[in-house]
Amino acid sequence: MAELTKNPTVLQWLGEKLDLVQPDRVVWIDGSQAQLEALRQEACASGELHKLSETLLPGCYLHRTATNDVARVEHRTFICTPTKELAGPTNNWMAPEEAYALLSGIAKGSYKGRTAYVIPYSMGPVGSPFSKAGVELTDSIYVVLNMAIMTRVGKAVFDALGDSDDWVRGLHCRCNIEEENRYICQFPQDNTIISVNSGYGGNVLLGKKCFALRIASYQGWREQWMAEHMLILGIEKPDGDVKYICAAFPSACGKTNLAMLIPPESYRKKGYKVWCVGDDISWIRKGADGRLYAINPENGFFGVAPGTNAKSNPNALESTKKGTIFTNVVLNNADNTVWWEGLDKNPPADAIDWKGNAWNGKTSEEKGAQPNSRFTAPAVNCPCISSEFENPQGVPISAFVFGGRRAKLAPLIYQARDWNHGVFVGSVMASETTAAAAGAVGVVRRDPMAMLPFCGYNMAEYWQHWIDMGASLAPEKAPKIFNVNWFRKDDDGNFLWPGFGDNLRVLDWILDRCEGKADASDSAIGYLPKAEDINLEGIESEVSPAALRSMLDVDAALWQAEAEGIAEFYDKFEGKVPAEMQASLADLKAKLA
Ligand code: GTP
Ligand code: SPV
Ligand code: MN
Repeated sequence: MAELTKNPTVLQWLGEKLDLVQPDRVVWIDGSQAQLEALRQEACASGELHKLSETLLPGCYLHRTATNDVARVEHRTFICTPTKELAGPTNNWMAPEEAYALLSGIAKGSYKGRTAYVIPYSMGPVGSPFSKAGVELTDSIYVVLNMAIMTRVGKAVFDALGDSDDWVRGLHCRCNIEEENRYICQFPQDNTIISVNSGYGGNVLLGKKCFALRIASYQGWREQWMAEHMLILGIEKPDGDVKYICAAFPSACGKTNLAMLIPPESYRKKGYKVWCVGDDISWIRKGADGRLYAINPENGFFGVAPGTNAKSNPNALESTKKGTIFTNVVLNNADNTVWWEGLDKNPPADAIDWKGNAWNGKTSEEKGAQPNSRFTAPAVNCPCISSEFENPQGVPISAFVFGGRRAKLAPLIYQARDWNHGVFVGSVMASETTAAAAGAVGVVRRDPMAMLPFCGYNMAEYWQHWIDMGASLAPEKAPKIFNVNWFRKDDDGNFLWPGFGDNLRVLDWILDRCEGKADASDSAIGYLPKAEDINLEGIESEVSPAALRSMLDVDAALWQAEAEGIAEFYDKFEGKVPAEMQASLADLKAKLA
């Protein structure tokens, strides 16, 4: 098949990798619908995909991964920099030569009897000054079809790249999906990613976490921009003015939900609207006017299925009604559609669970959908997709919001005193682990800026880069920085805050703060809202004034213990934590004492 580019660096790299993996055939992905449709049919014939009801879910498919391959594998993810210090204490590290030798051994001959697919893709709109190109070589049609939803693929990417060497090399080999030989390796100095022995989303859709966060965070450090695990949303006020917010929450902690929220009725009546620009990743640059601008480098949503329903996130649900690939959810035999826990209270009785076994949702004790089951849906399907989604210049950011799952401690909302204090607030994020990564669920761990699994270099250098980016902004142009916690619980384990659409009430206070319209009270950890400034119109019966007060409470004893934990965490960086952040920690301790 004809090559789609003459770029010498692409052809040389591909030549080397094809010699290594030894496919029977090579197919270049040109991005045409005809080619993608042929691949869908081939995947259905082989059983890799199952076609769902064309009337109820047009253009939708179901895929089941191996049962040992259902989430990202952080313990098998490596940053392969020349020195261990460059990867830092929060990353697994392997020396590049060692990693290349190990991975070449695993990849060698692994495409025998298989087809190699060459996917040219762009992170960001093709031709945007923010965008970057990648090439993924894979032996999985599932990967091709997911990449075609999640990124911009095809010949136009090569045309825009020309003969440039600025593209990210990605080699994915399914091999035999062996857990003990699974490796997800990033080589930031070489713009290279190698992923072997997995077929699961975040491990194999190399444009996503591997490139758009791990490699891109390193590129951003070198090139004065930022790659963040952040959603982007626009809030339109009744007068038509739209303000944009970027928010970083750890995996499965509410980015997709916040990015497409439906305003509470009282807000809708006033004319508030929310527009989704992105639900997972932001690339951020300083614009000509001195403000920070963000794009969403992705073209689709790889969203958590369980818990998504017509009440919690109708826009996400609507996004999955056509052209979507579902992974590891329940197949409803009755009408050839899909189901997952939390979709509705009517699980199908005649069904197939995520493992491929017969399953009766009315009687089974076992979950039908894998807790990290996902949908891959085109962004254009989203009813509230922003008119600025394709804007090559991005959108101007008014506020950054950090947040995590904390049953205790972190209040519903607080504001950092200034940029540097905001970097501190982001760096001390901690959250209960979720099913998005293999391992224990519900354990509180530090997850600075929601980037713990995604920062492609030393986290202390990354914090310094945040400080430096702030220093390059005029204070009045710098986004204000906040921290939220939708997950605070009462002593009986119930969520104190209704969450979801009602989170707009908190974003509303954030915008008021950005516009200098709301007051705040100073506390040891930062600025807290006055309880009366959080608009509870319509939820007075759900959230009593006492409950709101307890959500805004700062418990000095708990925070003192937290400060000790932060100091211990900072100690891991052996003196590299920026002085500005150490000063914030000292200040916190002094204010608590
Ligand atoms: P990744 O795609 O893994 O990066 O995750 P994400 O941050 O986009 O998470 P998502 O929005 O998919 O939310 C995951 C889980 O959090 C789902 O089970 C949601 O139901 C739950 N969730 C989201 N928002 C809220 C909220 O405001 N309150 C509560 N209690 N749960 C929420
Ligand atoms: C996450 O885990 O943060 C995700 C899903 O967004 S994955 O693409 O698997 O990383
Ligand atoms: Mn994510």
